[in-house]
Amino acid sequence: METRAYIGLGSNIGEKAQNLENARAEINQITGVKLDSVSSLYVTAPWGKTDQEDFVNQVARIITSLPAGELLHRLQEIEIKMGRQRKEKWGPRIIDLDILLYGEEVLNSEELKVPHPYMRERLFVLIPLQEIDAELVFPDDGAILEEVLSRAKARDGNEKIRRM
Ligand code: A4P
Ligand code: MG
Repeated sequence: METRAYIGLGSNIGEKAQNLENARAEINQITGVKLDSVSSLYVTAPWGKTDQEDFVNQVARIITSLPAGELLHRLQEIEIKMGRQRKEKWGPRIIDLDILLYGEEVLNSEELKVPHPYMRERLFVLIPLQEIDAELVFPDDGAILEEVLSRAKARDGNEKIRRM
């Protein structure tokens, strides 16, 4: 079965845009994964832990035959291959690959939560996501992306994110 899934890409160390390009190429080479659509790149102020460099963020839509757990493992292998070290929560990273949505599935294990638990609060996820799928509806509570995005903008304003 083919599932449509969304991946959030982020980098705030080194050649950030190049890191995302390398990660996209790696993602497209996973057996059972096809890159379907990608958003623009965005320069975004750090969220959560604010005393670190700006991020470059992007969202990609993929079509995959892999179950969600396997997809997560393949993405984690890419993070490791690209030299990511896990240190502090929300700290700086060469590459971070999060599964934002996986079809209509709602998963709540420690290892994998989808929809991604913070995505509704993150303009650096919502804005690129809207760029590639303006009509998106959240599978868990039926929330409409456009409304979630307006609430997030009302809270955070627009100044923390700009298109590259
Ligand atoms: N995990 C659970 N659900 C998922 C999911 N949907 N996708 C587990 C990916 N992983 C998921 O992640 C920790 C554990 O989460 C994994 O072992 C996995 O089994 P991690 O990537 O090792 O650690 P982390 O990234 O430091 O923590 P966390 O909570 O995943 O942070 P986020 O949510 O990735 O946030 N600011 C800007 N502007 N842009 C960013 O991209 N990113 C972060 C990191 C903070 N601030 C940012 C950005
Ligand atoms: Mg992560």
